[in-house]
Amino acid sequence: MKLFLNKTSPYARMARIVMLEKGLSDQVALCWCDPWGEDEQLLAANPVGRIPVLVTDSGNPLSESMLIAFYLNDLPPGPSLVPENRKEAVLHLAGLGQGLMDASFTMVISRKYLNTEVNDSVLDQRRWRAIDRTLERLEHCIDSYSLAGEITLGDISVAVALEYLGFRLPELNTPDKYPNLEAWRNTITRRSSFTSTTFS
Ligand SMILES: N[C@@H](CCC(=O)N[C@@H](CS)C(=O)NCC(=O)O)C(=O)O
Repeated sequence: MKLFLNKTSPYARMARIVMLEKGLSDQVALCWCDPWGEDEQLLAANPVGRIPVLVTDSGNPLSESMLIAFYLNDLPPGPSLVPENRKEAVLHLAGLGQGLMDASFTMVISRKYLNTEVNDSVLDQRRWRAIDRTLERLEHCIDSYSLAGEITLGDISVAVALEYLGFRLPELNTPDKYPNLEAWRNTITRRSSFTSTTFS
């Protein structure tokens, strides 16, 4: 298999962490690319031009991080990251993580490409509020939805989103505002799948 990725995309990092947690790194070649350039190999694999893309052994390119995560999760050898007996809790967290990623990524990109400043637009303000509400929810629910020692796709999604916030929007100062969530993030991101994939 081949995974198209870069070092700043939260979506690509999520797919890569799933690959690592499933013990699949020997079976996946990493194809570093710039999704904002006109990378011919990436565009051939995904006409939408976004990463991550996973090209399967039979040559099918799969896009969308969550779909890739589910595809990898179904492969041996690692244990399932969506255990049947905790499915709803895992999907709940996975959705919150993905929403957090989308809200923060959209703000970062609009700042970069439209030169908008924070809180410039009605849409930005909606996203700030969405981020705040989601962090507030996670601060209170993370301990009941996440079990220590048994990582899931929900944990990966939320932790990558928090890492991305710290990387790109540190002015939000989430560690101070959400201490419980910060303690959880600190524990989960000690795993080698996180330490070996830091944003840069
Ligand atoms: N919903 C997609 C989002 C993927 C995405 O937006 N990737 C960004 C990098 S973080 C990208 O490749 N952007 C290039 C572009 O939009 O042209 C997913 O979950 O995979």
